[in-house]
Amino acid sequence: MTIPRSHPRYESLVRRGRLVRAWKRGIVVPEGLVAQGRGEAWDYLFGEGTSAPALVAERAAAAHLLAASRPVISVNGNVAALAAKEVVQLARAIPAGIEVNLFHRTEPRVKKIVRILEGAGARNVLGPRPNARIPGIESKRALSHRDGIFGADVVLVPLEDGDRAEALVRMGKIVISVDLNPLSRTSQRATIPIVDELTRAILNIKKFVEELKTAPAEAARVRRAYRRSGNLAAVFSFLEWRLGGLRRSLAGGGKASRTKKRRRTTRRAVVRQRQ
Ligand code: PTJ
Repeated sequence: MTIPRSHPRYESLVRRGRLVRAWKRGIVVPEGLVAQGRGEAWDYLFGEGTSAPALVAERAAAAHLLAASRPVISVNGNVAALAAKEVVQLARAIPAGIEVNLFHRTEPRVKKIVRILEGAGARNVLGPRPNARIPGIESKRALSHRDGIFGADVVLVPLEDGDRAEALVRMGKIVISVDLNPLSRTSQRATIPIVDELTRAILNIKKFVEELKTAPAEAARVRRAYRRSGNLAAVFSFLEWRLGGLRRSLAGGGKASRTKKRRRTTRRAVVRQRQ
């Protein structure tokens, strides 16, 4: 189906189409489609744009990825479907490793996702033949690589499940999550929770990586200045402000239409008097 560019929700519909096609190819699991729907609901509340607190977290994420000695980006089915090219470009800009790590893990799916990333220009993607287990996780998410997520000091985990974010933090890693739900366990557990849509977040982090690469003093200042609880509190304040604005516009609309109605009645009364 061709989506007209003029459609007010064009970007969102394109993302949906990509996920459905990837599901048909066995890259995205049905649960991934449900996850996208949950994310979209939050994105509506945020106004389908990056909030100022999300930008702050994205800049902090870039500063930490640049300072890492072994940064790794974790990729699952949804991430491969929505942002394979952007992830590969970000990994190159840092530079960082990429590991395919799946919740609903099957070896054929891991291989398919590796091929997608290679098609987007990635080299040495980890995923098949894992050689380590993340302690404290029962699911197949635990399967990892010593040269990848297991041995990393900073891990970017977009669209995560809370268990692994928590386990990676317990291992002493800096965990950067991307999740539109600020209440999810992932957002609550990550060292740097980014509450933004995946494709927007990856593009923003890459932009900040490029900016901060040549400004190490500023990158160090950004790392020192970032406060996770203050940032999450700002996300909630932003939501409060958005919802308040929507409420006020309804109330204002009501008042405006009442005033219009009153003016119309007065005008009619004046006309009647003149007649
Ligand atoms: O490919 P697999 O097997 O590793 O499975 C991937 C999914 C996404 C199915 C798996 O990780 C999963 O079940 O995740 P959850 O627990 O549903 O969490 C996904 C979170 O991502 C939810 O909190 C959503 O709100 C959020 N989310 C979904 N789509 C986006 C998003 N956040 C940012 N951008 C999105 N496009």
